[in-house]
Amino acid sequence: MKGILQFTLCLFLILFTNISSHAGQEIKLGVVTKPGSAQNICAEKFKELLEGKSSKYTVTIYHSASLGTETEILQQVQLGSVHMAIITSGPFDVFVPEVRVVDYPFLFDSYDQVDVVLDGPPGQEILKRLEKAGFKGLAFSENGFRHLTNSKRPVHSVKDVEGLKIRVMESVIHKELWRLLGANPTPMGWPIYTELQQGTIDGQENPLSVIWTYKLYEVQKYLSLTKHVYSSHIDIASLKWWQGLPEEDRKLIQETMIEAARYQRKWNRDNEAIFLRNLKEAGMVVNESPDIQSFKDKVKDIQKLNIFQVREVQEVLPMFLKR
Ligand code: EAX
Repeated sequence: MKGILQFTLCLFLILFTNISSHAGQEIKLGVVTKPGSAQNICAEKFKELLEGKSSKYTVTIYHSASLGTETEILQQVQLGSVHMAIITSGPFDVFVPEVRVVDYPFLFDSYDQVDVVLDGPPGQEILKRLEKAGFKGLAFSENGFRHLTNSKRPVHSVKDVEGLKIRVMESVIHKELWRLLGANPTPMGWPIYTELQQGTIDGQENPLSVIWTYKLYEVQKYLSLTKHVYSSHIDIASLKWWQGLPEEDRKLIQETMIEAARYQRKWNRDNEAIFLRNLKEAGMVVNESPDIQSFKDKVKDIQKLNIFQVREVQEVLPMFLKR
């Protein structure tokens, strides 16, 4: 009897060890947002597709700020303790100044223009330049066009922005942009619901999906469709980790992320009208056509700021402005 028990135990151990050694290598993927958000849609699609194509990897998504802010996730990607991440383009410019050209105000009018530029040579150049900061740029998914919300007053033209305390991303270009527009910009990591609720800040700016998913309509009465910046996500891997992967795995992972990003961009675009309708139904006062020209006039000299005089930024800016 004892012998049988020992034999069974041995068999169990052998089987168990075997199973665990064949379980996929874990890819730790970070996003700051919660399930249902734009970043998560891309992350979940990537997980589903990659695990479907190969049993070598399993993807664990760390979400809802469990790894800290987007800036903190980027630091962990640099170290290699987080393997992959989907991060809003804004906070990248602290690490790689060139990325601020992606968030250049009023650069894009339509999603078609976005696709031409980001999927074409300018976008690929930005992905390449991430390497010097320890990031392997894989693809662009998206947050969408950013719009302004606040709790104080309707914003019809840029003069209504004067003096509003607006939360901005931890991004150099975003802070400078809102300073030029006349606001009092306050950089903070995501999420910011409590700060809006407590009135530490008057407003914020984000795409419709974010305003809806994070229920910002509960604490922000006014929404103006300012479309001031197209907000991309850059889907990255840790360069340290990437360099240790076999070539065919790199190809698989990059192709899969491109596929997930394409899916997610379509998801965002297909749902925007629904998000807007939901926000109106939730009671937001929406100005769908504010005086955009007044905003453009205020930022027309933004290129003259020091943040655009950096050599690397000068090298890529013409590719983005020339279209
Ligand atoms: O994706 O920090 C921000 O404003 C981002 O857009 C946010 O992470 C939602």
